[in-house]
Amino acid sequence: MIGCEIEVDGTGVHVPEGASLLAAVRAAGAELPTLCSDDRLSPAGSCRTCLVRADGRTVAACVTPAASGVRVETATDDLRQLRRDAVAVIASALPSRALADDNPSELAHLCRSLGIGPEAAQGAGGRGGDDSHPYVHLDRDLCIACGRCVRMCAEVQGTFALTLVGRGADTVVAPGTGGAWVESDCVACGGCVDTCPTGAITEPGPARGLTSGILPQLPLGGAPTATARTPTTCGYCGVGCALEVAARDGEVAAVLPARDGPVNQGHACVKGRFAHGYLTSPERLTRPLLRRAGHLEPVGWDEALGHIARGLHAAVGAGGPDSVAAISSARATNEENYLVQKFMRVVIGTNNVDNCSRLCHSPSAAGLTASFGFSGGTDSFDDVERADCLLVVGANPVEAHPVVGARLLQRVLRGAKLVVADPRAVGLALHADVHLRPRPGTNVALFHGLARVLLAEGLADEEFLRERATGLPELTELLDDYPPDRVADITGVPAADLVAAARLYGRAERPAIVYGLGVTEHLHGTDGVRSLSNLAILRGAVGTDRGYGVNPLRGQNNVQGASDMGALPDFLPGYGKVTDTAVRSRAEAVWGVRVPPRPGLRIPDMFAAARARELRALWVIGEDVCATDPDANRVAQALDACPLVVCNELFLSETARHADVVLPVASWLEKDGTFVNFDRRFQRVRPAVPPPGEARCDFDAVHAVAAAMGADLGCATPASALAECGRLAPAFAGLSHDRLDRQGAIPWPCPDPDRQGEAKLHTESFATPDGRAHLAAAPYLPPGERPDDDYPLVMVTGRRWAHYNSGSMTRRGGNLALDPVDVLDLHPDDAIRYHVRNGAQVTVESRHGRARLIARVSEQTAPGQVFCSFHFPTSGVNRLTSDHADTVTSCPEYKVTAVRVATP
Ligand SMILES: Nc1nc2c(c(=O)[nH]1)N[C@H]1C(S)=C(S)[C@@H](COP(=O)(O)OP(=O)(O)OC[C@H]3O[C@@H](n4cnc5c(=O)[nH]c(N)nc54)[C@H](O)[C@@H]3O)O[C@H]1N2
Ligand SMILES: Nc1nc2c(c(=O)[nH]1)N[C@H]1C(S)=C(S)[C@@H](COP(=O)(O)OP(=O)(O)OC[C@H]3O[C@@H](n4cnc5c(=O)[nH]c(N)nc54)[C@H](O)[C@@H]3O)O[C@H]1N2
Ligand SMILES: [Mo]
Repeated sequence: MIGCEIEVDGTGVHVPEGASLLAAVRAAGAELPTLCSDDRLSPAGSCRTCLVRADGRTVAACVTPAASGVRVETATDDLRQLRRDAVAVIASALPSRALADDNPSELAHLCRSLGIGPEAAQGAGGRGGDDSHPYVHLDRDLCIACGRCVRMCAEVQGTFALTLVGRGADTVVAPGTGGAWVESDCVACGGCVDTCPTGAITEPGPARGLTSGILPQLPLGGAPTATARTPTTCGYCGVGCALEVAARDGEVAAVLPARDGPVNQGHACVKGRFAHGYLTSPERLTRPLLRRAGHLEPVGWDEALGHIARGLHAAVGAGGPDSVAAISSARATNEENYLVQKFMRVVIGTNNVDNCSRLCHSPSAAGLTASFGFSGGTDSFDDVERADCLLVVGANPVEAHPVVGARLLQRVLRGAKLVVADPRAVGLALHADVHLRPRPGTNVALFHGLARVLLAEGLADEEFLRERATGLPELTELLDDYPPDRVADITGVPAADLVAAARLYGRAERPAIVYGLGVTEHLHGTDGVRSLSNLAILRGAVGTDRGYGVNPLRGQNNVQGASDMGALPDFLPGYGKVTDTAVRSRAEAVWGVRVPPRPGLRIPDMFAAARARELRALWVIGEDVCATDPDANRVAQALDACPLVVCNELFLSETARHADVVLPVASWLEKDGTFVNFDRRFQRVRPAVPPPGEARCDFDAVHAVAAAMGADLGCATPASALAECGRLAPAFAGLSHDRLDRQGAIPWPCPDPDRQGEAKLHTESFATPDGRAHLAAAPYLPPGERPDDDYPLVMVTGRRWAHYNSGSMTRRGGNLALDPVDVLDLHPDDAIRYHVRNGAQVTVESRHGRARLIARVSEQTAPGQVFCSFHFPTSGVNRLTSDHADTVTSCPEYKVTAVRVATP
């Protein structure tokens, strides 16, 4: 047996190789005081409170490795006294409030258990604090220099923002940059707050004192006035962090990461953990709004519903079912999305339903289905821990998926090779072995360049290609056109870098591809996904244990799920095509109505139809299309041309301002259901607080609209909606709320209630009709927009860490203090050329519109390129972007717009 046998107080225990004596003591069922130790971190051995005797020597158990045959003593009086003295010495330097009777800190608990009272704390205090940051406050008087926060920041988050300064008893934690915390590199993941044992670092406000150490002791979903806890899943990005929400008096007091979260493992980010201030914003919608004489006025639900029902009946009467469309929400639950598409198909009788996957990873759905047969990432994220080379393409996980970004970075710090392909010097690029900086829109050429090197240097897996793939001859022929020099001309990536990157990926034992919108949001986004997939197929690094396949970092909390549930114009729940008679019959048997056989409109086609006066009613559920869809001026025209626009919203978004009826709805912290995260795991979402005023969840709102139209959608509860979905979609047949409550996260496909879901796909055969992976031979074609004399710069748009998409939630709370405006990054050379000063207000113009932004001069972007976010609708970034879109899926070309910059 691997590991070691040791003896603790006369009892034999077995611990794994490399375990510490502390682990051995715990395995024997004994406890020791610890202050500098946290299971998530490397041991420090600095607090000396876990002293034991090992073969006669007194040692700190946390830093002493267990070795076979060692005899450990913990329970003698002198050892107890030594440990108590160590704790008492630490406590004595602190002011008495550190041990006050109501202090909930780990140290105060420990002292109480050892009989060390507040009088033992005799420190003078007066070292001051730092309350510059909205979410992280430092009280230097309580710091015991245990270094847990510093290790958390380095070993879990990977930001290295904190350090210990001073000497001896005066040592305290401080931001490494010196100066105020808010000015430091801190990205407010909350890890330091979470691990601090004394309350020196806390979250201010009602969260003070609530740490993940004490949270599990709170009652589950208890009485509304007491502090209760609710386990749920984060509603921001697609990582799907498991969270524990503490609520008091119907309001969220704190959100903490769950240690057993399959992806987050006790970690979180600035949004999931802290950005819940929007819940109680005075701007939250609490009553339905109805447009009267040009103004939106509060009305009761009955009146709003009556108006919607009459409007929908009138639209169907005048233009038929296909004159009605709905945009369903990737922020909403699976059950809500299921209900929206069922409403459209069953009550209205149209397939005109889509979701923001259209704007995001629809090319992934199309591309991965064509290459491998399933519309999802190919592996469980856990497998990344075994990868020895990461190829991160067109993704900025450090900002957009921080918990994944942190895990990727830790993998690299522990020795995995890293190739980053991104035009910008994104966070991970600073740690890359090779950073490829292609011109925006040239991915397909770049991937072909890499593929050609793999083949030319004999790095392809010939057996895999023979047994499990098709399309090699066509691809090989195409690749003749992509020698490194030509690829260098197209992409701007030096040939030597291309070769170096291909060798790293090609020679790795277990390479991994992780990618983002830099691949999909292009005129040829689907070709990009397919040519990127080629690399994994050539290496045999997908569907085998030799790699972590091809994995998109899906965007919204439930964008995978919204599509899985059939909120798509061409697919029913579970990706059966609406054009397939057998698929329709299956749905018809469950729903008892005929399902329309013709695919419906995609989002951009809905707007075009509205402008052409063919669309008579549009229901927009949780997407701020006027702020986040491209060519926003024309989106607003479309809404204004449509006779009935209904909007389900938390706030009066740009889109809601154009609506005829606005329904106030609940957000993720206020509702019941499930989300599917980026690695296809279903996870439960549970209400931690009630929605404000008359707001209802989208689930109830859709039921209410159906009822107002005289229809009954069945599935009265979210649980029964998921159950019904499983009857239509075999891939989800084994899932249920009950099972998820019992087991936690379950990946799909999960056809059987008695078997686990498949975290890793394609291990026996691919899900394509012939069971093989399909290499694609699509030639490189240029992007839709190119710079010229009038618009000389290429604008790339994307994300910043503190804000989320339209910013509707993150702008209403402390995150605004961390990042107050949309900023335009431009290279110093361009700043000189266009006379732009750092911090100046600039006007950006494209062929489609104009925006106003604050300039930031930065080498993060390459010369000739600018980058900005779209988190502040008032800055108007999406008035600039064009209606060019992926030729296969209509995903907008958000990543390439030709612009010019002027100072006012
Ligand atoms: N903080 C925060 N997190 C978020 C979001 C948010 O708004 N804020 N939104 C969520 C959503 S909906 C999504 S979809 C995800 C998106 O997550 P990501 O895909 O990581 O986000 P982006 O910043 O849009 O784009 C990623 C990168 O693509 C690069 N890129 C642009 N063009 C090209 C190209 O031609 N080739 C290559 N190789 N790279 C290119 C850009 O420089 C950028 O760094 O994030 C999710 N998480
Ligand atoms: N220029 C540029 N534009 C982009 C992108 C880009 O990279 N560049 N990325 C695109 C991408 S990938 C995406 S996914 C889109 C995202 O665009 P959107 O989906 O429009 O953005 P969000 O801000 O996530 O959410 C939209 C609205 O949903 C509301 N909301 C939140 N939760 C709920 C809920 O449970 N129910 C309801 N009914 N409403 C809710 C919020 O208040 C918000 O107003 O943006 C796209 N736009
Ligand atoms: Mo997205």
